[in-house]
Amino acid sequence: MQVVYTPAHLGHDIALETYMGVPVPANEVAERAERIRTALEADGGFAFAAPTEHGEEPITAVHDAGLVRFLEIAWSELRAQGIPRSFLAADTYPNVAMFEGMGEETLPRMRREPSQIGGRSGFWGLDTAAPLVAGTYVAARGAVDVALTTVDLVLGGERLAYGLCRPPGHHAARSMYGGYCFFNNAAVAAEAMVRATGERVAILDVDFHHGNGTQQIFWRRGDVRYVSIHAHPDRQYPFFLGRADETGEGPGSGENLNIPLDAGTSNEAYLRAVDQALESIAAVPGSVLVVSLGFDTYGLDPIGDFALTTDVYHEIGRRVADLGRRLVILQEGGYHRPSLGENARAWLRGAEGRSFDPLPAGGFTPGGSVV
Ligand code: Q9C
Ligand code: ZN
Repeated sequence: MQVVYTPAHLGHDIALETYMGVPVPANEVAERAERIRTALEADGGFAFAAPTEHGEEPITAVHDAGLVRFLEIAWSELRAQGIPRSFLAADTYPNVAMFEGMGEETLPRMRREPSQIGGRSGFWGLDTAAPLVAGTYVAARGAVDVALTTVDLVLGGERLAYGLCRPPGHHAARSMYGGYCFFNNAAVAAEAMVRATGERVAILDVDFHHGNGTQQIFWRRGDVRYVSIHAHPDRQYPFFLGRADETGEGPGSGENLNIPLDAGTSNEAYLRAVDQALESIAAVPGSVLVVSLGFDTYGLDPIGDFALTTDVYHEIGRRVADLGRRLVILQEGGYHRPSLGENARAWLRGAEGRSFDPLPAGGFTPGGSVV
């Protein structure tokens, strides 16, 4: 299997994120992608390719150009405005209640981008868990190029390919970044495939969290079906979207399927949800599927609350591939660093129809040596 990877993500290394007002050790760190790369290299059955540059046009096909401009200048603005921070987090977010009672006609006029960076970051951001540092923009552009190069491989005839995207993407909406995500890699990929093939495209999101950004981007679209299995938003991020009664509107009516699950979800309960999701995808035509692949469903994940094991990832990969569609598989979350490489190897080997044998005890350290 071809794997698309770029070291551009290394510039987006994060020490701290904010959690409910205090700095805590960051979860979405560079080590994650290096763990996966190292395990796939050690496997021997994966061929690595560098992404090619695809420019800004495929990004503005799904994102507001203002978001791109903000992310491009945010770090230099923080410095220019003389605010000494190791990462940018917003000061004020425009809570919808701030505008309560104000009319539909006046509201668009009030959606104005401030100039101070703490307000500007609140205007484009969702939450304080997407720390922005000096290398973030270049890394986020790199992740989009990884996704689009994975698309190129599949449109060029590969049955499946894996894009090792970092930072992840599925929380990023048309005009918003958040949840460790800056550009929505999967949405950019799906849109590029719709445009290239004229076919319907489906997205299966198996990250632990609901992909609010992907749902928002395709909410009214009849040509992109979004199906997500995730933690119920009553108890988990992103809290305000991801419930089962969110099914799309207009031409997209019935094209959005959310499957929210309980804390402690087992392998068996998760596989039932996978079968339900695959049934929904099989019900509509199309030859390509984008997979938003997260491993924060793993039992030991520090921010998840499901109970999945490495073996079940192999089985999920197998069932997804059994759909018979070509697969553009893109990395999203997953924060238990020691298991990430094995979980990715298990999933991808399952999707290829290869058996899964664990690597020698101890696994692999970033840097490549067997321990
Ligand atoms: N106590 C992805 O998995 N909130 N994003 C974390 C931790 C943000 C997850 C709170 C979670 C974002 C791509
Ligand atoms: Zn997640």
